[in-house]
Amino acid sequence: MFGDRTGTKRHLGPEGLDGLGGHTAQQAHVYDRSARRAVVRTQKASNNVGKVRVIKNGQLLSKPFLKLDTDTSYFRGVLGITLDPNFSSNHYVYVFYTATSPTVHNRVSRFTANGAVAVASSEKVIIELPILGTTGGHYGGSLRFATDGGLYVGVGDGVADETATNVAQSLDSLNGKILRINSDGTIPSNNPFFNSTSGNSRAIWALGVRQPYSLDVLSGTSPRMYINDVVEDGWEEIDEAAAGANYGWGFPNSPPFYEGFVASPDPTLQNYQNTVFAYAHGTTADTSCAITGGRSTTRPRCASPPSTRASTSTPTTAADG
Ligand SMILES: [Ca+2]
Repeated sequence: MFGDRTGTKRHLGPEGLDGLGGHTAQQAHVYDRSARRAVVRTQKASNNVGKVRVIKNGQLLSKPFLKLDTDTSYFRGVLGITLDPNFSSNHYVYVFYTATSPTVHNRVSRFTANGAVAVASSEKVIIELPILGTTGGHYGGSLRFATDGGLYVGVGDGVADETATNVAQSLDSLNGKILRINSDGTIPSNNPFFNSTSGNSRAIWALGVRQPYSLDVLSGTSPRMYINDVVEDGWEEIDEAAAGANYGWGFPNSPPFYEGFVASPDPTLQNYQNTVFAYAHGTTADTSCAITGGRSTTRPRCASPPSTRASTSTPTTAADG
């Protein structure tokens, strides 16, 4: 079915595969070498079923690869997918989705493929994420293996009203973080906070993100990974991933939080890493796009300097998510 080299991109919005529309119709694509694709799709439906569908040779297969009980309220649902680097031999597929039992929360699970369908009851939970609140929030959902073998997970701050908390700065929460875990769900002992935290917090690899919808690895002799982070109403960021980095969201303890390029970061913010590129929102359809997807490439198509940005934000009517 799939190959072993994958990339991901996500779309939110009305361009659903079968004409599914609305804010909660969500898709992720996993490509293989022969351009066959797996598509994650979740649909606002009375039975809250999320599906992973396969496109083979340009045709959507009628039988879903996987069906999951999920919650499609707010930004929830089936939010991310990636393949194991050794998929060709182990057939593992990883999915980030909103689980409904015992309490609504996000989860990363591993499933085993048998051709174009998942083996029944093959789900292995890789990591359980925090219980969700009763209102909306930012959940991220990006999944990507890096060349070090680690599975990187982008988790949003989970906050409906970001003025209420700085959870992305707290090592006591998995929200607002980039996690690094092993493919079997264990936590690498060389994670940057492994020895200074306990439990699942040891999976925290970087902090201070708001809504990391996607991340991608630039391969090569010095692999680099980039995080695409939807920040507040005015700015979108592309951040270069680094172990232990703090990307600033949720700092300081009360608004205005850091977002975009910060010219003079507070020296008390340890390991702060400025964005490598940020773009401001306009108020038109062409200039108000949230950074919900993105691929990393070595092709020098559009070198641009970082935007200059102070630490305050100016609310606009631009896209947010
Ligand atoms: Ca930032």
